[in-house]
Amino acid sequence: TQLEQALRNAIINDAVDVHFQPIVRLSDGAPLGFEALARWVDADLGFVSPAVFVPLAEERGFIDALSETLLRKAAEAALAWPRDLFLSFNLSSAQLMDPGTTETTLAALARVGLDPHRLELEITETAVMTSADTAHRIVTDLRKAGVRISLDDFGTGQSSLGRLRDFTFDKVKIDRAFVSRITSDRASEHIVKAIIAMCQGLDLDVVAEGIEEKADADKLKFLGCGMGQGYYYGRPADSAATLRYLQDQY
Ligand code: G
Ligand code: G
Ligand code: MN
Ligand code: NA
Repeated sequence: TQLEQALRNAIINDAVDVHFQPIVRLSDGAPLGFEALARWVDADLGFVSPAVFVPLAEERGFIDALSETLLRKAAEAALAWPRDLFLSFNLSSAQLMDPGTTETTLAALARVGLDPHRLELEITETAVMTSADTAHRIVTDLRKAGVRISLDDFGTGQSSLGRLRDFTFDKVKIDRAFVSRITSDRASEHIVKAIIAMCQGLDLDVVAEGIEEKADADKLKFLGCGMGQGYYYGRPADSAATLRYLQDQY
């Protein structure tokens, strides 16, 4: 298809970009790291969402090439940040079914010179379920190398609690479907409260995604949530704007 060909060309020509969104400490709003988010604007097709082109690359078998480019760009940008800030990078479900992912990920970091301890990989419950044994191996091996693992979009997949028991994660990201409604919907508030308490018990870090309003941030702080992410704290921005944002912080 035209879209597939355009995407293949964009990868070859290094035209797929990465933006960064801050993940902050809720107590004072200080940035702790950034999530890398793929961005692509094609000359003919215009803006294409990663929600479209990542699944396309998975389906057509070139997610490795795409992800390798994105991780390299993201890691290069992270080298310019203060050393205590982490880079959070999304792994797609196809990558969690591919035993080669551990090697390609660590090789990309080594090439750029980013310490694996600065990398977090976001994976989803659904991805972990579809190929549990391979995913388990990848997660175990990457954690041994110092990479941390976040469970993304928590609460929206299936069998979430079982995953937390069987897998070793470092962090849970509460899906914005719950976060966006915590001040208006009692059920969402109770669910978020329970996830935070559970994470404390399991010694997991917890991030609330999709914080858009001060009232959301205040409620999450009150509930004891450690970290947050969302438009209220910062929209995804390119690497130059991210450096300017960091300069304004210190
Ligand atoms: O930032 P945005 O809302 O447009 O992202 C849409 C979806 O694309 C999200 O689910 C996000 O996790 C995913 N996504 C964004 N960047 C990447 C990436 O670099 N790799 C993978 N696998 N998914 C990404
Ligand atoms: O699936 P994942 O959680 O990786 O997707 C993250 C997506 O959420 C990104 O596409 C990002 O652009 C989007 N996002 C980040 N912060 C907010 C927010 O505060 N509100 C909304 N609606 N979307 C957000
Ligand atoms: Mn994510
Ligand atoms: Na998410």
